[in-house]
Formats: sequence, structure tokens, C-alpha cells
Amino acid sequence: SGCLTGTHFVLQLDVFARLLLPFCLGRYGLFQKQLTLLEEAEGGFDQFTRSYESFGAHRLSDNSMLFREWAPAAEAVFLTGDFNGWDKFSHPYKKKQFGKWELQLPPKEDNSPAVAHNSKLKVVVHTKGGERLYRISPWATYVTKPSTSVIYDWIFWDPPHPYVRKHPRPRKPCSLRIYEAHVGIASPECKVASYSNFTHNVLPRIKDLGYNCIQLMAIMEHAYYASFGYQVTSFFSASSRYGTPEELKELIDVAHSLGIMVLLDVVHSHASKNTEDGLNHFDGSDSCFFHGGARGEHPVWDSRLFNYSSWEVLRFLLSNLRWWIDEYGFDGFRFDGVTSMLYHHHGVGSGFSGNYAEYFGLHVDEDSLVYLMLANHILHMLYQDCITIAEDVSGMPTLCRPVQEGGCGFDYRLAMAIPDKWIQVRALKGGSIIITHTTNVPCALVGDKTLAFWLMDKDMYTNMSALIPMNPVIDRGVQLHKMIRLLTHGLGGEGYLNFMGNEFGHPEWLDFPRVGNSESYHYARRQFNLVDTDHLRYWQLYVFDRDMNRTEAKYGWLAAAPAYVSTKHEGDKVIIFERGDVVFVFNFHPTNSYSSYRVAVGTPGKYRIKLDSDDLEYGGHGRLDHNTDFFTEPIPFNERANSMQVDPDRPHLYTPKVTSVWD
Ligand SMILES: *[C@@H]1O[C@H](CO)[C@@H](O)[C@H](O)[C@H]1NC(C)=O
Ligand SMILES: *[C@@H]1O[C@H](CO)[C@@H](O)[C@H](O)[C@H]1NC(C)=O
Ligand SMILES: *[C@@H]1O[C@H](CO)[C@@H](O)[C@H](O)[C@H]1NC(C)=O
Ligand SMILES: CC(=O)N[C@H]1CO[C@H](CO)[C@@H](O)[C@@H]1O
Repeated sequence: SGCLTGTHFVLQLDVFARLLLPFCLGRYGLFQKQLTLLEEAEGGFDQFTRSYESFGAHRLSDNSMLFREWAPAAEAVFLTGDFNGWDKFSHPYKKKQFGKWELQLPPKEDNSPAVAHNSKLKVVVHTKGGERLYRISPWATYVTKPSTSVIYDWIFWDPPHPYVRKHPRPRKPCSLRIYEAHVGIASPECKVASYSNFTHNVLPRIKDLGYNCIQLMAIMEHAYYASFGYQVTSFFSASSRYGTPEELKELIDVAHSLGIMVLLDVVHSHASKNTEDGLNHFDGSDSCFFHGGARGEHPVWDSRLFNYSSWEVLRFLLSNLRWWIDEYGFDGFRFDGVTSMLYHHHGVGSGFSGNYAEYFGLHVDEDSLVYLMLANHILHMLYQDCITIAEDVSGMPTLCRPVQEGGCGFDYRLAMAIPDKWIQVRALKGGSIIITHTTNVPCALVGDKTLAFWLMDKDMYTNMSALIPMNPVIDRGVQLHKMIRLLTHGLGGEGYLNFMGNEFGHPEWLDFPRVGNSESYHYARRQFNLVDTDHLRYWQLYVFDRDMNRTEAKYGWLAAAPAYVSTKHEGDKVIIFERGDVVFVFNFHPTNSYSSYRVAVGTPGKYRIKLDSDDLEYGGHGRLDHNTDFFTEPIPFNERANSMQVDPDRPHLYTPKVTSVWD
């Protein structure tokens, strides 16, 4: 699980506004300039950002066909495919202005289109150096990998009965509870699972768990499965590994019918280096879509970096965003790799300490910053309920401020390792809780143990049965797993993100089939069968996750102001905070129990236990009486006007456990 933070992180920085203002004004000026250019371009930015309607391959209403590409360094461009018996020279594109190429084909004699649905195509690029290159259109909407080849095919996708959306998009919720999912690993079987399986087998679980948003990873086609979707080769193609485009559209539509929004994990920070089935060297040059030279290569990811100052790159990427929303029905994006985009050093080898010089200066890449501002501006203007999340580890201030203030305009930031964010949690350092492992950030997750496995390790193989008494490792692990999730949920930010499987304490780790593990799918799956086996404790962890979300849905702490932490006692390992009308009480101590523990409370009144990780149903010990009324007393404590004694009538505040009490 991870957490999302929106504006409140930045609010604290308003004192520094005078410091930041000149930079923000500068950034806003650059943004305004680009926006004005876009508005004056080719029919305004609405049309510009729908360029997927004219680039690539299209059947027009009269069944004639239009093909368009941008290949500024090409000498000549041809279209070849099933339709012309793979003739390399019979169908040349016409050279247009600004490096564009166009080809029009009239309908056939029987008025059917020249290129049929599901037939294969390729762009043939002749370079000035005399090379002949076979390419997939960067705008291809469907690409498949034949079993006989390692290179993808470009398929012209134009189904006679396209999927028609039946359900309206859900409105943006106040509290965002995100289920992060990867379709391919979403089954217990040792193979790639499908969109349809996800629709029928996983969506009902997500609904039951009380999540109101799904973040789908690894959708944009990536030739290398083990890249976890982060080495994108075809930006407009939904991965064909899991099924057809129509099946993904159905998945999203069904999610909408359940009141669940769907976000795409969008990778605009870099691109795969592949040439024959990727974007790299599309026209034979180093600089088409990407920066030429060293600036165009990521120092660590072995991938290409976009030239965001290029007009055609803006067209491509902005149109890409609209494509996923308009064509597929996605409701927003998590932008991957924002840290890498924001800085010329790509965050490599530089820790971020929170010093302002780190965020404002020459090492900030203003081209990509302006790109992100444009993307957020356009998305929020065109789609009222669109949600954008930045994956940023640097803590760049203003990321979630409106574009008009010189900010980047994101709704949320995925808070991963911002030390400042976890000040409250530092009270626990050196204790037995491993807080950094709560962030199930995909990159860190691959090859890394799941949270449950960190806590319980090999004991999970033998001692997860609910029919035998818990051994000490399982007992501590099961209790901590719930407490860490609730702590993240309550304290983390303005949203909550859970990686698929963590809700039931998925064991082991993730690893994709690759040469190094003999192409094994053993760890590239989610063992939903574990939670479906009712005598195992996974079910107990699952039910806690469900009830945690449902409780949040009722009391809305994610949408409330940041938590007020009244107690963070290093020795006792107790942390107590209030958020909204809810008081959270955690005792992380491995052995200590406390009697009549005094809890500071802002709002006076009567409190009752509403969610208790020690509940028997959740694999707890059932030591708390939920029928007790806790009354506050006007006794000031820890800078709050009121306080109450938790568990006053009982000898102990048992451990380990967590209690949430509220009015
Ligand atoms: C998809 O789901 C069905 C059951 O609904 C199952 O039989 C099949 O094996 C699943 N396939 C994959 C790849 O998950
Ligand atoms: C990026 O694109 C701009 C605009 O087309 C161009 O002037 C510039 O040279 C490109 N930068 C690199 C490093 O290729
Ligand atoms: C549970 O784990 C203990 C070690 O802590 C082991 O001795 C025992 O055999 C396990 N129980 C079962 C039922 O396997
Ligand atoms: C998306 C979802 O399932 N939300 C549910 C969460 O739990 C509350 C309380 O049980 C329900 O009212 C929501 O519909």
C-alpha cells in the first residue's frame, strides 16, 4: 500500500511563496506561450490533441483510407502489408510539409476498404543513407506478437462491431481508494491472464473490497513482459497479451457500472529502445521523437527520452492521453517517472533533502515541466472528473498546485519515500515496524518481498491455517500487517493505494518470466486461491481490508484535513492521531500492554470502537469490548483540550492491536 498526497503537503510551503514565486511565474510564462501556440495551431488544441484521428491508419466514412506519419529524416516512405501482397514499393506516401507523409487509398471496386480489419501492415522507411527500414506506425492501435517471431506485427484494428460503452463514468469521489492492478498476473495460474478474466474474476473482488478506483499497469504495449510495462513500444496499443482492445473497453465499462473509476499508469517519461517494434529510430534518425545525442538516453533505464519541446512530440503525447480517455473510457492517469522528467539528472544519484535549490534551478528540465503543465491543463479542462497522479519521489513543491499558479496541476502525488511525510512515523524508528515497506511501488516491488512476506516469511508456508493456534511469527505478522495498512490509510495522505494481493497478505514476491528465471511464471501471478480457502488466515486479512475501506467510505477521513498526531511515544511504541471525527490508537509494542492509556482528543463527546484489528474475525484476539462508551473529560492532554482513558475498566490495553474509535 502507498499513499497519495494532494495539496496539503504544498500548503505548508506557502510561507516560501515569495521564494518560489519568480520561478512559478517563469514556468507559467513558458506554459502560456506553448498553450497559445497550441490554440492557434491546426484548428485549436482540441483538434491538435485528437491527432490520433488522422495519424496512423484510418478508414474514413466513404471507406477510403488515410495513412499519415511524421518521419522528418526519411527519404521516402511506403506502406506494405497483406493488402498489397507485401509489395515494398507499390504504395508510396506523399511528402508533405514539416516532415509529414500522407497516403490515401480509394475504396475497392466493391466499395470495401483497401485494408481489411485484422490485416497486417508495415511502414517502409527509406533513409537518406540508403537503408530500408521496416517499422510499426507509432500510432498503431493494435500490435500482436506472432508465436513464430520476436518482432511484433502491426494489425489494422477496425472491428465490424466495436464495443459500445453502456455505462456513464463515475463521478470523482471525495476519498480515493485505489486498487493497483496488473491484468497479466491477476490469476493464480502460471500464464498471462486476460482482460476478460479480470472483468469476471477480479472486478467483483475489488468492488467487494470497497475500492472506488483501479490503477491499471502495463497496458500500453511493451514488447518485454518483464519490464512490468515500463518499456513501452506502442503507445496507442493496449497490450494484446491480455486480449483485444474491445475486451479492455468492456473491462473499463464494467468497472464503471460498479461505480469504480479506472486510471491508466501512463508512461510518458521514456520509451523502449526497440527500433523494429518501438519508436526508436522510426525515421532512421536519432532525434525523431527523442532528443538527439546523450540527452536522449536515460542513464540507468536503458531507454530513450522524449524531446518535449518538439511540436510533433507534444502532438503525439497529448493525443495519446486523449486517446486512452476517449477511445477506452479511462478516467485519468498516474504519470510514471515524473522525477526523471523533472530534472536533467533524472533523479539519478541525487537524494532530495527538501532544500529549495534542488527544485528550482538550471537542473530542472523546463521542457518536460511545461509538458506536464499542458497535459494537466488540457485534461482538467476537457474532462471535469479526470484524476491525475504524479509518481514523484523528489518532493518537488508546486507539483499539485494549479497550473495557473505556476504549479504542475496534478491532483495527487504518489508519496513514496518523502522523509518529511513520515515525520510522524519516525517515532517508531528502531521499533519492530518496517514502515518503508508499506509502499508497494511497482519498481521496488519486482524481486522484492511482499509486505506480508517481510513480516512472516517462510512461516507463511506452514502456519497460515486458521485451524491451528498462531505461532509467534504469524501472530505478530498478521497483527502488524493490518496495523500498517490502517496507519497508511489513516495517516498517509488524501488517497490510499493498495497493490493487488496486498489486501490479503500475498506471500512471496513478484518476478516476471525472463531468461534469468527460465521464463517461469511462478511468481508472476496472484494467488487468489489463498483468499478463497476459508480456513486460511488470508481471508482474515482480506476482510480487514474490506472493512477498513467501508469504514473510510462511511467516515471519510481521507477527504478530511491532515491528521493531528497527539502521541508518538518512542518508548511505548504508541501512536495516536485524529483525523476528521476519527481517533486512531495504535500500540506497536511487541510485548507491552498499557492500562488506562490517556488519549488526547480535540472534539469532546462519546466515542465508540468502530474498527478493531484485534477482532476475532480479522485474526485478532478479540480482547476489546465494542460496547464500551468512552467519554472524554475536559482534561487537557498533549496540547488537546480534552482527553479520555482508553480501556479504563480493564487492566490492560492489550498488544499488539489497533483501535479506532470515534464519535
Ligand atoms: C480465466 O477464468 C476462467 C474461469 O472463469 C478459468 O477457467 C481460466 O483458466 C482463466 N484463465 C486465465 C488465463 O486466467
Ligand atoms: C528538440 O526539438 C527541438 C524542436 O524541434 C529542436 O530544436 C531541438 O534541437 C531538439 N533537441 C534535441 C537535443 O534533439
Ligand atoms: C508451524 O511452525 C512451527 C515453527 O514455528 C513448526 O514447528 C510447525 O510444524 C508449524 N506448524 C505446522 C502445522 O506445520
Ligand atoms: C466502491 C464501493 O464498494 N464502495 C462501498 C464501500 O463501503 C461502503 C460501506 O459499506 C459502501 O456504501 C460503498 O458502496
